[in-house]
Amino acid sequence: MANDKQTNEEKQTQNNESGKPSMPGSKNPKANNNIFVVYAILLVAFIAINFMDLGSSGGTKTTDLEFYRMLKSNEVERVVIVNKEIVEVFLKTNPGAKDVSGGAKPEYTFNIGSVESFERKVDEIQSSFPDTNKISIEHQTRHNYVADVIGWILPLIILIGVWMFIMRKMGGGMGPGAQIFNIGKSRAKLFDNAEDKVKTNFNDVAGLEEAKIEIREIVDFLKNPKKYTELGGKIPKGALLVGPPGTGKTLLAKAVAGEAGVPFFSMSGSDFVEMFVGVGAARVRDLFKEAKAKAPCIVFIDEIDAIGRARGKNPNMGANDERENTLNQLLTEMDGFETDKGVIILAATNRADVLDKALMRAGRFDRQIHVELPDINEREAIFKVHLKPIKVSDEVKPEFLAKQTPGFSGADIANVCNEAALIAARKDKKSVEKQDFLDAVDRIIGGLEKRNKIITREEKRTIAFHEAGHATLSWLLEHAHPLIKVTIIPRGKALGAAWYLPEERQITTKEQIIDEICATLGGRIAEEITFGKISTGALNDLEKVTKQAYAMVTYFGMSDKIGNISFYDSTGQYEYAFSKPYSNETAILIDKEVRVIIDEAYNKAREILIKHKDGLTQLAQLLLEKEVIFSEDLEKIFGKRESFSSQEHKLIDEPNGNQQNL
Ligand code: NHX
Ligand code: ZN
Repeated sequence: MANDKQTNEEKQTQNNESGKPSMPGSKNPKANNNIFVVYAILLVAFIAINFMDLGSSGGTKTTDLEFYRMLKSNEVERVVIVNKEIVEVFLKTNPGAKDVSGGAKPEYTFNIGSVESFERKVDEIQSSFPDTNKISIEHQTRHNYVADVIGWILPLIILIGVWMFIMRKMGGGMGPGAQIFNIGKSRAKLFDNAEDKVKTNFNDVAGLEEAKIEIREIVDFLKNPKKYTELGGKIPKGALLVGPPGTGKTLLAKAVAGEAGVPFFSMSGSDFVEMFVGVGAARVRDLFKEAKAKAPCIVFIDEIDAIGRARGKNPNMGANDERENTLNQLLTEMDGFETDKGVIILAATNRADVLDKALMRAGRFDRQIHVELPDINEREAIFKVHLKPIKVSDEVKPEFLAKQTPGFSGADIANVCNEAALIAARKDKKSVEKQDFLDAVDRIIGGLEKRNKIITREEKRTIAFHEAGHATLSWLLEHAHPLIKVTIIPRGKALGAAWYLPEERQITTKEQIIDEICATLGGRIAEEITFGKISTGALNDLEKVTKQAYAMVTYFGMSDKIGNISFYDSTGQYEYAFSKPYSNETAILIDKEVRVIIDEAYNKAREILIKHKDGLTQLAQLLLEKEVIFSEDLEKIFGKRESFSSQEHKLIDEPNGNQQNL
């Protein structure tokens, strides 16, 4: 049960990150209202048509020829020409008939083109008749006032209906009134009443132990503010949750509200921004007004970087004015309210570096809580949470899954579990097995398998040797990441891939980077030394290598010529895109050094591959045959890998996850 919720919360996180929250409960009445409008219009139209029909006063429809026949045989008593177009015929035989309104009812009616030609024709026919037998022709103009009025009102009603419809569309589900009047209202979603109340608590948050400790304090502030204020301390106004996407920032904020049992306003930074000037600031004001009314409460602003980006970085771009106004309003509001009111602002971002420094000043978001990607133990805990609702077979161990998913976030893990269940269901399995989870991981990292992609035999050979090159090198190089498997089944955008299990390390040595570069170049080299020609397939590899080499030189001070200098800017304050922080001479030197690094790595890797060309060929052959090969197959060809057990070591040495990096 608690799990179901966890999953939902996760989804909520994703929703909030991408979409706008909408008011709960306001959707349905709005939909009903719309239908009502449509019905009203239809009804009016129906009535109008009926009324217009009443304008003609009955009588069987006939034709002018028929009338002339009747006229000739002297059956007609009199005719009435209505509105110069309809002729009503009254016969001598049945003079007493009455219509609904009590007037005389004609036996026949018919339409005429012009009154003159009609009268001429009648005269012509009657020219031989005695005068007493001649019929009388009466002219009448009948106004159908109802039809006239409706003719005016109907378009008006339709116009109003269309206008209301458009307004509602613009409103995006913002209650019954036209959106235009609500534009300055905050779009925060409020979790307050019984069914909306936040039920998430800290037990639903797996991992994130450090963050939880820090955030527990905030719960305490909300629960008993007196304890803190009595000693003269001030309660913090806000805390910033910083961390990569999917790590559970929203979840954590909700858990705070759930634990403290206070109302929870949730909105996304992008909700403040609208195409109209001044709306953002108005929404901030409204949000704070609402929050103060509900105090004690928590206001959660997701993706605050949408409004909180540092101001005035690009003075030549004037388009940010509206955003800056919004930010200024937020800063003012945060300064303005007293902390003992018990409103605490939580904000989430994955880019703390781009935020305006004024936001982080004491008295605003004076606390930063870092929510990091889970380590192996935290992943295990997260897996345990997400595995609860899934029927798994006994062989599935959270510990194993945690080991297979380095770099995954909480949201990714939720995704793995869900995907694994779907894969197992597709295969009509009774329970989700280990292989389903591994397939799910592959799918999430690499994308969908595309077995039907048309690849010629020649291309297949190139791909096999390319991947065998990667595999061979990463097997033989001491510091390269341990290989899990190699495949030449197209997946996602790649035609083939070598899969590694990246070690979870906090720091990387120069040797490790160089060995990684060598292994990445291995694909291109294998193509070169086996076929004597190279292909475009190495695009991704070269891109990666180039970036790594530039990082070595310009960030990590790993080149002799440049020395211990870093042009990395962790403050994010400097726009290096237009002006580089180094001279042209240095630029030339950097480019040279990058070339040297890549060339050296290329030559080193090339030598190794030439030396082990037999193994490489064997491996490629095996790949063409089996399409997927695992580390066992590599072991058979190249022998045991010395440093392969480093990952194992780490796990045995630090079973309780104490990060003791020596
Ligand atoms: C392509 N992709 O887009 C194909 C599908 C040896 C082929 N043409 O390094 O998949 O070739 O170790 C325009 C021109 C990507 C766009 C050329 C986009 C080349 C992955 C590179 C496997 N595994 N490479 C790898 C791979 C490719 C690429 C391009 C492009 C391999 C290699 C992409
Ligand atoms: Zn490659």
